[in-house]
Amino acid sequence: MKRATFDQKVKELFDDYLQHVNRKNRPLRSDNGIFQRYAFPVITREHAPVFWKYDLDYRTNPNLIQRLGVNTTFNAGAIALNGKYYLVVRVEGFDVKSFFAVAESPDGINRFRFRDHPIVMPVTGDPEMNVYDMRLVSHEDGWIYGTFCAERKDLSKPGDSSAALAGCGIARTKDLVNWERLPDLKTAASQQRNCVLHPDFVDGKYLFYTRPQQGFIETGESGIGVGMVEDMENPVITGKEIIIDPRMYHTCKEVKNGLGPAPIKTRYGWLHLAHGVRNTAAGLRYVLYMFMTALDNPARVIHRPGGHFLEPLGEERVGDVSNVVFSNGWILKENGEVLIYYASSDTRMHVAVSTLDKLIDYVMNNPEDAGRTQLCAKQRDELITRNIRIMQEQYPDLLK
Ligand code: M1P
Repeated sequence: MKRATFDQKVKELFDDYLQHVNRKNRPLRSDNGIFQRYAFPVITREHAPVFWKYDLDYRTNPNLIQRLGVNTTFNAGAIALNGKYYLVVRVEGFDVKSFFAVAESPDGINRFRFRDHPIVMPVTGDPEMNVYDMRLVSHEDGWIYGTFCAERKDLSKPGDSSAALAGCGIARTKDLVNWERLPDLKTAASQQRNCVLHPDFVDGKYLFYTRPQQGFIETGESGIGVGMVEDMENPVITGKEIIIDPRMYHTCKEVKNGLGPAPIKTRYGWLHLAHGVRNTAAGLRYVLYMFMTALDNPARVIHRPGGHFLEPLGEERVGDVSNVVFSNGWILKENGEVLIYYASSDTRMHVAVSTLDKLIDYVMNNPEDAGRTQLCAKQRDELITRNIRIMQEQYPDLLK
């Protein structure tokens, strides 16, 4: 390639990048009264800066070949800091290794831009093969903690190249720039994923939401668990974790579940967002669901609306791992709005906007799963009967 063509192509790459990051998003009409989806993803792999992928030196890359591809940008932790909105995104290279990178936006919906450099996360004495799905929590102790999955090869199965061990990595920061790595969480379970730190002390201790697993993929008789840690510099859950939200037959969490972001404190209880997984002929299907736990005991579930809260729709259904929505980040704004960040199909990040009031209403007033088909039909029939009476009295024209 001639030098002039090279320079022109470099300029085009930067122009395309700027077009992507500056594209204004627009809300879609809410069809459920709870949240508004947005027309475009908030982060895609096109948001990865050009200089993350190309060698821009004409002497070493005269054909302007992409040297280090970025495959996906998904499963981001979220936090607001000093008036800005931050996502700590799981960026996966073509090499199938994920790393974390901080993206900043002025309003939490538009113009997310990655910082120039990714986080080069410090390692423990046993460096992991992969890290992913960071949950960020601003803890009462003054630190911002990131808890994430740290995955290593399962050395007890040397002949099985996909045998892995998942654990909970922990790092803390004050500014999302400098990260101090702490030891990994120790629990009785051989594998852990989806571990989340509760934002407040409970009885003077750190409370972790966990998801003890039997295997890397198989959870066994598991669910969302809770365990206590005394010292974050020696994070050990002593004793068995208590399962507070088990997986359950014939629900959206039939195969497995896991907590999403750290819960939000409300007047009525702790608001939780989680993912539930069901097996289908088309493979696993991941949806989001919600529940609330008691203010005086975050391990006691007090409200559980039936069914899912948000499901993969339209283009969200297709990607690297299709039919998946996953959330590990949300932000409560001072005006009561809640920005719910979710990834679709392990590929890109979206936002859905709600308010704290709407989420509380949803969690406290949407009915629980009635339990079996006949009772579910009866539950719906009663709603229909009440509505027909209201329509006859107040909207007679709608019945014509
Ligand atoms: O591929 C879907 C998700 O699978 C795993 O989540 P879980 O352990 O809850 O099944 C994770 O690898 C997650 O990153 C991924 O989005």
